[in-house]
Amino acid sequence: MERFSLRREVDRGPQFAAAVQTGLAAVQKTIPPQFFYDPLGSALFGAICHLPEYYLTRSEEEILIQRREEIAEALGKVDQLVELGSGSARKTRLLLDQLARGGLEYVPIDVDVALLQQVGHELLNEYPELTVSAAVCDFRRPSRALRDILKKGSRTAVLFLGSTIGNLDRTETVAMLSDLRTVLAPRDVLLAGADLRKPKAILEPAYNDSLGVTAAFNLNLLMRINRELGGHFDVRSFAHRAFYDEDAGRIEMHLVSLRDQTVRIDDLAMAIDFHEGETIHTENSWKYSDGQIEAMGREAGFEVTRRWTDAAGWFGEFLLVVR
Ligand code: AVJ
Repeated sequence: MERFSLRREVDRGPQFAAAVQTGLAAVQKTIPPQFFYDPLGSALFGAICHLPEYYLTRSEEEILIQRREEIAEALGKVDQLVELGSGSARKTRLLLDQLARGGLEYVPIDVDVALLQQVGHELLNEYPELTVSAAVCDFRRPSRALRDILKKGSRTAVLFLGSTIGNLDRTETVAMLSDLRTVLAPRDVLLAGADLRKPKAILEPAYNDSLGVTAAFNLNLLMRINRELGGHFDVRSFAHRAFYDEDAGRIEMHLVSLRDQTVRIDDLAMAIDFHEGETIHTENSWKYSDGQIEAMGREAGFEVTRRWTDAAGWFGEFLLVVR
């Protein structure tokens, strides 16, 4: 049997074009965050995870390293291990050491095809008992890819690490979890990592790093429009802005126009006007409390049964069981 397979759900190119077309025609211009992750964007995100200010990765790694036995035991015997937004799967490896013994099917789901291919093959080399069934899919509607991959009678654990859940607001989270729930069986489990609420003084530097990597990550969206859609953005005429909205409990990222300007996008036959100070809203990164995670889980048919945090209490790893 082939140990690696890859499913492409849809062609992502037209989706990017459609998102840019509608997003830049809106009153508050927006481009949704899943489009950050072209090859350069994924590489820049990988660099963000090494930044001193970006505590999220290290906090979650601390939990997974210190509690890996406990977590693996709580996950139980797993036949199929799904990962939503698998990315580089850097932290996943910490759990695979425990879970891949005795055969396991790993099911990474991501929007970056090249990364899925690369990581899939790396893992096959590292774990001889593993098979990999990868799928190119947006994690917001995971059932589309999972319906064909999950087998009847197999026990499934789903990983949703790295506070990827933070890109979804409460309504979107419940919709995503409810969709996931439709392809899971009672007692299947979900391990979700969430960045917890904390002072602005810690949160804001994590999204405004001193090297400017997060700025490059954000501005790369404009480069991507230039590369893929024939855009004419002068990237130097825009600036990165990220701030914490304490009442809402979320980081907002924007690209700010530094002057009045009109930008053409050839492939979309568009000319977009920006006035000085106008922004494109590119990301929300929600910071959730324990109670919110529990409430969203319950609404979607899951029960939180375990919770782990790092020593500082900055990041939470939640085990949700299908009711
Ligand atoms: C991948 C969504 C978890 O929100 O912290 C990092 C993305 N954006 N720096 C986050 C991100 C800017 C990241 N997530």
